[in-house]
Formats: sequence, C-alpha cells, structure tokens
Amino acid sequence: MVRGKYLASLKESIVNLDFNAVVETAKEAMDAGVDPQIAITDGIVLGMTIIGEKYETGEYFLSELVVAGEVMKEGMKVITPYIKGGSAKKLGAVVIATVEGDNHDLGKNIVTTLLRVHGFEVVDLGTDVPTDTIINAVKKRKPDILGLSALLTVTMPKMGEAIESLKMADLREKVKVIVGGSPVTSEFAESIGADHCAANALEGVKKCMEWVTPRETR
Ligand code: B12
Repeated sequence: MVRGKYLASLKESIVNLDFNAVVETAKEAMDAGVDPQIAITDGIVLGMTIIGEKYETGEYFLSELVVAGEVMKEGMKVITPYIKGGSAKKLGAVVIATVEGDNHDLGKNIVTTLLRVHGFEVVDLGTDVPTDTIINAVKKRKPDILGLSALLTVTMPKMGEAIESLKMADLREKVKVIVGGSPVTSEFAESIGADHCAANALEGVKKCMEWVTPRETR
C-alpha cells in the first residue's frame, strides 16, 4: 500500500468509528515506515474533521462524537511511540490548557505529545481550566510558552481573558502565547494580543521551537 492509502484508511477508520480498523491500519502504516506525525495530521485529524462535518449536517450525533474521540485515542496509542524527538536536551518549558468551559482535549493532547517528543517540558493543566489557575501556573512554573486551546466559539474569549490577566500580573512580556483549536483564527489571535495562532499541531510545535532556539543554531 502506498503512503496515501494508509492515510486514507486511517481517516476512514475514524469516520467509520472502527476501533479494530484504526489499530490495524495504524500498525500497518508504522510497519511500512509512514511518518507518524503525518499519520496523525493527514490521517487521524482529517478523520476527526469529517466527523465534525457529519455532526454539523445531522448525520452523526453527540454519541458518535464521543466514540470518534475514543477511536482516535486508540490510533494515537499505536502511533505515538514511533514519533522520534528532534532534540535530546530540554528545549524549553510550556504550560498548556484548554480554557474554562471547554472540555475538548484531543487536539491539545496531540500538541502536548509532539512538544514533549521535540524536547519541551510540558505542564498540561487539562481541560475547563479557569483563568486564575492558568495565571498561577505561569507564575509558579515560569514557562517560556503558554499554549491555550479552545474548540467552542463561546469559550474563545477566555483566551483573551488569560492574556489580559497576564498583563495585569506583569507576566505578559515574560511568556510567549500560542493559541489553537479549529475555530481560532489568526485574526482572532491578533485581536486578543496572542503571539501566534497554530494552524495545526505540527506548525504550532515548529513555532514554539523557533521561539526557544537561538537563531544561529536553527
Ligand atoms: C470530538 C469532539 C467532541 C468530543 C470531545 C472529546 C475530547 N476529549 O476532546 C465531545 C463529544 C466530548 C464533544 C463535546 C461537545 N462538543 Co464537540 N466536537 C468534537 C469534534 C468532532 C472534533 C474535535 C477534535 O477533537 N478534533 C480533532 C483534533 C485533533 O483537532 P483540534 O482540536 O482542532 O486540534 C488541532 C488543531 O486545532 C491544533 N490545536 C488545538 N488546540 C491547540 C492548542 C495549541 C496551543 C496549539 C499549538 C495547537 C492546537 O492542533 C490539533 C492537531 O492539529 C468537533 C468538530 C470540529 N470540526 O472541530 C466538535 C465541535 C468542536 N463540538 C462542538 C460542540 C457544540 C460540542 C458540545 C457543546 C456538544 C453538546 N451539545 O454537548 C460539547 C461541548 C462540551 C464542552 N463543554 O466542551 C461544536 C462547536 C461549535 C462551536 N461553534 O462552538 C463542533 C465544532 C462540532 C460542530 N460542527 O458543531 N465534542
């Protein structure tokens, strides 16, 4: 099977909510040498995007979203051990959270996994995290980067609230802020004063690496 077929099969197994197929295809893809990060972004994540579309059109219901999340986790379990880190020494520290009111964490967890394999120390505060908890973690951990995730349009303003609170606590200049999640746009990120909006997990991780790597050694 060529690479594209593995990616298509991974995507289909998510869309079909097929636990066995996702595990089998993920194993086959890894055995065939498909890049694990591409398997995640161009296979599994694309499948989840289709799930979202099917939910929007009424073909799938909430129960299918829940199952899709579990199918995705099974695929990730097979693929994650194959991701090779680019750096053995610690690159920098990141505090990451899904903002208050939002329980979506599949995307944030992918970002966390990729950051760790690329050499970042990541403190994952979890989901539905109040702004105060985020600010206290930045105070205590002094990370280089704060990552915020939101999947619901109603919770996106919490990202702006976190940045305002960083300013009030005199912390804004001490930490880069990267935001992500499917509804979050660059325009929105700019409007709340974030440093970057990640198009996807890989691109976000690359940006984080740029921030902590001295220019001459890149
Ligand atoms: C799976 C899912 C769920 C699962 C979540 C499971 C889990 N543990 O996360 C469950 C079933 C629990 C769920 C619940 C709900 N959901 Co939901 N869900 C989805 C779905 C289908 C996929 C989201 C997902 O995981 N995608 C896969 C991941 C990998 O992609 P991602 O999150 O976008 O992350 C990628 C990038 O954005 C980026 N990224 C994300 N965060 C960050 C952060 C940083 C720092 C960086 C660098 C990058 C980054 O990296 C990731 C990989 O590339 C979306 C549809 C969609 N199109 O997004 C709806 C969706 C987000 N849900 C929606 C809704 C409405 C809900 C509910 C309110 C439904 C309900 N009636 O109860 C509840 C909300 C519960 C709550 N309070 O949070 C709506 C939101 C609409 C809106 N405009 O706000 C969507 C868009 C579906 C739809 N089309 O209507 N959901």
